[in-house]
Amino acid sequence: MSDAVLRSTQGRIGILTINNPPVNALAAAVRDGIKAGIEAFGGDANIDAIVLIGGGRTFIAGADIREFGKPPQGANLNDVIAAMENCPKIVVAALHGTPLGGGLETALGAHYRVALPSTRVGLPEVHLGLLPGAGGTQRLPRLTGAKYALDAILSGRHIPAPEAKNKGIIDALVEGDDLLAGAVAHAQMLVAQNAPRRRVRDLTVTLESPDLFAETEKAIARRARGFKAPWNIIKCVQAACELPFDEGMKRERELFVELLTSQESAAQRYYFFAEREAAKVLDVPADTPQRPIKTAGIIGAGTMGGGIAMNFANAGIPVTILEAQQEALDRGLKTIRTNYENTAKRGGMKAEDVEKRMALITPTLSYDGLKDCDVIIEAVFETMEVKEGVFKKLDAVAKPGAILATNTSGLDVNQIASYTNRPGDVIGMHFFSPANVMKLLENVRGKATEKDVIATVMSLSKKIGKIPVLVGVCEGFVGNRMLRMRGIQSAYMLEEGALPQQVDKVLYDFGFPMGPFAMSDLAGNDVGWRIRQGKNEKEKRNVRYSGYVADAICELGRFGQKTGSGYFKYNLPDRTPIPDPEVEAIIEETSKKLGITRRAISDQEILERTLYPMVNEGAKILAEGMAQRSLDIDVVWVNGYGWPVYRGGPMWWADNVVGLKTIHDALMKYRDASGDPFWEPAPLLKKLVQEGKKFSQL
Ligand code: 3H9
Repeated sequence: MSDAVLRSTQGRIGILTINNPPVNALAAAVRDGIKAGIEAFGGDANIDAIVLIGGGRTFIAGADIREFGKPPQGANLNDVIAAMENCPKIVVAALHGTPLGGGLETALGAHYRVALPSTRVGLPEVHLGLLPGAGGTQRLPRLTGAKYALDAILSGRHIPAPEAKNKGIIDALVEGDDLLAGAVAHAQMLVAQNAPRRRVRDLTVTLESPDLFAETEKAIARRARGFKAPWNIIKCVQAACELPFDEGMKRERELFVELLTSQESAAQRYYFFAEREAAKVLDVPADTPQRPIKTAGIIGAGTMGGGIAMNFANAGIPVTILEAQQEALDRGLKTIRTNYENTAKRGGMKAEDVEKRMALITPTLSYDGLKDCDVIIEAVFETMEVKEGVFKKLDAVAKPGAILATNTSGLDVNQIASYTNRPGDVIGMHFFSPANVMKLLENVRGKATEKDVIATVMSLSKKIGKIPVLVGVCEGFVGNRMLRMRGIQSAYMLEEGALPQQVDKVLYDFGFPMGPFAMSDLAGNDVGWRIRQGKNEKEKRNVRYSGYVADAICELGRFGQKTGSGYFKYNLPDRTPIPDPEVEAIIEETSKKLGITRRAISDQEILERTLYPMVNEGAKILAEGMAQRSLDIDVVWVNGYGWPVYRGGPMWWADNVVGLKTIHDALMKYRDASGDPFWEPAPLLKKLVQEGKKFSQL
């Protein structure tokens, strides 16, 4: 008997305790252990019923994702579940923590389910590019009806236990902390009542509307674009409604295997672990002592500062916001309140929570108001002079040990740190706009940043609901530095023969939520224009200037959505980009002025010229140590820039889909054709190609 599933008894109740920390994933030993335990207790004349429970923090949180793609070992999960379902003794699943995926599917094989009220159940396989492949698509609809089950499986959401009880997924909630005692008592009660062994497979499915499947396909068309799993999930639930149980199971198996072997699921499973790895810092051990963070301070109550403050209030951390003028402070707080009220109106939070969150936010006009804060983040105007003033003042008022963070998106964090007498306490926290919504947080490590500051900020990031990635000090950090490469080539292609709508369509079809020109219109074209004017880039750069079209557009006041026109025009409030003949004329005029004969540019060329330079820049970032691993770059791009998760991230895509040699050779081809040093393959890329290696093997 393995240790993965422990057997014990309480009177005539047999107890199987799963013991596979941290989340009791269904590894081969767990599957074997459950099956053997069920068979042993099932044939034991001294046992009347069996309780299956998870040891530690949770019931089974799903299949062991690391086993996918490897040769199968141990009992098949469907056989384990069938053994439970067909066991001659009543089987009760006792749930706590997060019984997810294969974990919930195992529980659905039990005859009854009890749970602590704090439990959250769900079938989140869709997030891994999969579907519940152990009967979840056949059993859940039998308990809840097809409509609810379809929504639960397509969203993959975590369902709170009280809701699961209302829907019949859970039979009873156990009050108090002692789940095992509650489950044993429940099993004893069922035995005493001579209750039937209730098999979910024997129930019939309620199909609420014959149009459910066609309507659902229509409703998810946009958000499920490029993904395979949602479409297979719909087919499975349809099979549950139309076929006998065993045939439905066969259909589920076929559709599951199709996904398991797909590139989309491989990418999404990679990404699941990448996101968790990104939170780990190679030279900062997990047990590094952290600085306590009980209060936060924000400097600047503008869009960024306000958004950052909301993250802290949402996490229950009191936050003080500093502004120079009362009027700006009032405006900032009003915006925060309006944001919360709108969320409450849409049902995203309880109305009474608006006041609770606002009560956590204290406005101040004086730096003295920040003197007790454990972490202070500045979100003021992006010039070094302004940052210098702020950090000198902070150095004077902040208590010893306070973490001083800058939200700069591009300035030198080392220089900012040098304005203080405590550069070890200074770090960058680059939030993305809107800061209360966007998940990505690039934490920027300066050369003096202390390890405990890094450890604290990485863990604080998670506490405030962000996905942190640690990056180094370089222009644009990881995300914007790579984005710039895409932007330069997109601009060149306009001059050479493409139109904004063509470039955007190629990248939209690739899976981005929008193309580079629609994105620029959304962010505001004037931002880059001002920076270019400030830098006098035309004279300074010895490479080809990329701002001609952008400058001409800005000179007409076409700053993007906010002015109703940019690279596209907009019938506001509708934000759909509409191709504009006026812009086409500007582009053609620019080509003429530059003496470029316009030519047809293929979609393949657009894809190569926008995405390959990003990968090349990623290689430079890795070689310079500005990102720890290629997976960190992928996490930045999926979370901050809408890279489609079913393509893993730019570095995974380069490694596993396109191949580094193909990228290298294409860069050389464009270099030779244009003579532009822009295309020179990064030394690291060259080296990996020579060695036949991937970024992930560094
Ligand atoms: C499935 O079930 C398919 C079936 O339908 C069909 C089969 C035929 N496997 O997230 P955390 C690791 S598909 C392996 O930091 P939290 C994780 O990598 C599966 N490892 O903790 C991390 O490792 P490390 C369906 C797993 O408290 C550690 O556990 N289930 C798995 O923030 C802690 O994780 C899911 O999709 C796994 N299944 O969140 C659930 N899960 O310490 C996926 C976790 O080395 N899991 N690990 O970095 C989750 O959503 C969250 O982990 C959970 C805990 C909510 C459970």
